[in-house]
Amino acid sequence: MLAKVMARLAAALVALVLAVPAAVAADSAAIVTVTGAVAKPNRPAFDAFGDGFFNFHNITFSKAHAFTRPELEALGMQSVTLRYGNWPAAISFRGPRLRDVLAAAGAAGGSVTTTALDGYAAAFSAAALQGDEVLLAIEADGQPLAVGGRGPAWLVFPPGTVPGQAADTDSGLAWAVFHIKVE
Ligand SMILES: Nc1nc2c(c(=O)[nH]1)N[C@H]1C(S)=C(S)[C@@H](COP(=O)(O)O)O[C@H]1N2
Ligand SMILES: [Mo]
Repeated sequence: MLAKVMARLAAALVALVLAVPAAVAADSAAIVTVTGAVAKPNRPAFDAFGDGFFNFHNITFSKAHAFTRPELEALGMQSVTLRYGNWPAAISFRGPRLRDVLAAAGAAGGSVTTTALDGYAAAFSAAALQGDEVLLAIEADGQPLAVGGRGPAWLVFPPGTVPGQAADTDSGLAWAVFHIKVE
């Protein structure tokens, strides 16, 4: 009797251990896709039907690397606490460095444009986004950045640290980012 229970417990444990990585891989949708000059594509080229929301934004591509949340987390979560003048309080962000996201996609291009769900696009030279504190944040104050809030991702950097960005405004900090184009 006891042996039977123990055997069942062991089997359940093995099933759980096997199920967890599979669930992470299969149940996680892409949240940010890097397209354009991408040397390490991991998904098919643009398809007007399947890529309905890219199509809505007139975004097409032959090469793209799509990142799930766990894939972004695996690049190394960094922390930065920032405050801009129009924010009600400082925010503690976590996410991978943008340069690590671009490297993982094999991005090779001089310009980087982030596109948000609402169509807002912020363009930068790739060189301007290499800093340690330029994060593709996916978490704010301990909470995952959600769609409907500022998620799925928020490009953040400290005031005055990105060449070409005015220090007194967060206008380049694109939130609701789902697409990064490299040219
Ligand atoms: N997705 C998205 N991100 C955006 C914007 C936007 O309209 N959409 N506006 C930018 C500008 S111009 C500013 S000043 C800041 C703050 O805008 P908010 O107060 O409307 O959030 O977000 C920046 N990021
Ligand atoms: Mo703005």
